[in-house]
Amino acid sequence: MAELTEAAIEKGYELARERYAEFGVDTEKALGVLSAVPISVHVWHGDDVGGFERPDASLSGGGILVTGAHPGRARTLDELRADLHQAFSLIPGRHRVNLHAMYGDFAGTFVERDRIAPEHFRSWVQWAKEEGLKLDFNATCFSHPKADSGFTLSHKEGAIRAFWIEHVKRCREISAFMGRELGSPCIHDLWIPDGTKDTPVDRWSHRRLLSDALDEIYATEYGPAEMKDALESKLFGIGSESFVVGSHDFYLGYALLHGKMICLDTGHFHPTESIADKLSAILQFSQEVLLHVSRGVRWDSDHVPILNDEIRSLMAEIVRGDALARVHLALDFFDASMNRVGAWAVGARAVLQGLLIALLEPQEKLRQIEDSGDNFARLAMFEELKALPFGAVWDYHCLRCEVPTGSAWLGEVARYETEVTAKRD
Ligand code: RNT
Ligand code: ZN
Repeated sequence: MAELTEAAIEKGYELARERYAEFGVDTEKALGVLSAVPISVHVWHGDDVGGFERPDASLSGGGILVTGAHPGRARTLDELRADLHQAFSLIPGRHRVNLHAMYGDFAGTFVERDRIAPEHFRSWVQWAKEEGLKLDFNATCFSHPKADSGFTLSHKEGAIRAFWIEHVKRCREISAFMGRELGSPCIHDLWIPDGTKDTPVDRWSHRRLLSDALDEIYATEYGPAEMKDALESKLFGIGSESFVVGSHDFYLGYALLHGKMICLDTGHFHPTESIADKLSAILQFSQEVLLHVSRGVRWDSDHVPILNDEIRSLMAEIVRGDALARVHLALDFFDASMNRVGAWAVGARAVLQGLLIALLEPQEKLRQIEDSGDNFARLAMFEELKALPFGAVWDYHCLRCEVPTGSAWLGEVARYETEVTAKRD
């Protein structure tokens, strides 16, 4: 593969800068904004959503599924952290790590989900401090015997509900601990798998129970500097095709009524629905939104995101609405059919590239055209902009952020695979 020299990157950037300037776009300003946007990178892709509660832990139930047999899955906390470190070396910028409760540092003992505490996440906080990262968190309401029935927080049995309520309460406490320790609010996202494969008689009770459970969970208040709550809806899952208790309507209603944020997972909607379109609607009434960036492919909601139209329109909407401070970007995908570190980098880089393209959009010009009513010119301008050299700006950004430029990062993924992950059985 041909190497890009520093001089070639700088020359390419100079030309691109001039080209964008013709459209009234300041590339330096765009890069300044881009550099400050964090992406929350999910740990669960690194070990195929297994967690470290037991030595042989693996994903079960919950309507989500990891497929593929690529070697090199992280088997321990240290391996997972090393893999994340490697992935971050390929992603320009300073980012966040998104944890799940089942990734605690349980030091070889089994700790039940309703017993987890901040101490089990102290080593993650320590590691985050060393790496200059911030943390986000998720309750783990799947891969557990008490979730096997397909219901957790909306289970009709009080004892099972109480167990999960206690778990989520503890997860919020852990989130607040992380936020305080790291001086950055930790977002706690709650997703539960509750639902049924076939048509139920009684949707009503489950939704009532879930609403009551949430009230109990959120009765404890934390300051917004410590932690923030998000609720994640889903259209359907494997085994919950006919009924999902926590649907979009349910959580949107709950979130708006109780001042929580909604989490929009891009894989959790009808395929022709535009998540980009939802932002300017929801953000009229809600202060913040969490995005789980994923790529739905047919029935799977968790493929690795790529720089496609969906990502581009999503990022464009955020930038056009000046909503970067109100939309939290997180990744959510898992794919065991390919190199996992490389997949993390592909997903994160796609989001950042989409964002860069959005930041390089000549907003003023486009608005003028739209306001003039010239629909042809608007369409044609959108097409014109696709040919602008955003790649040269991206390469320069990578150079400045000291991550591999051009396609050199592919070689880094291969090297790490040979030296590290391929040696795992
Ligand atoms: C599942 C949700 C949820 C999970 C993680 C593991 O459909 O998207 O976000 O992917 O909690
Ligand atoms: Zn998600």
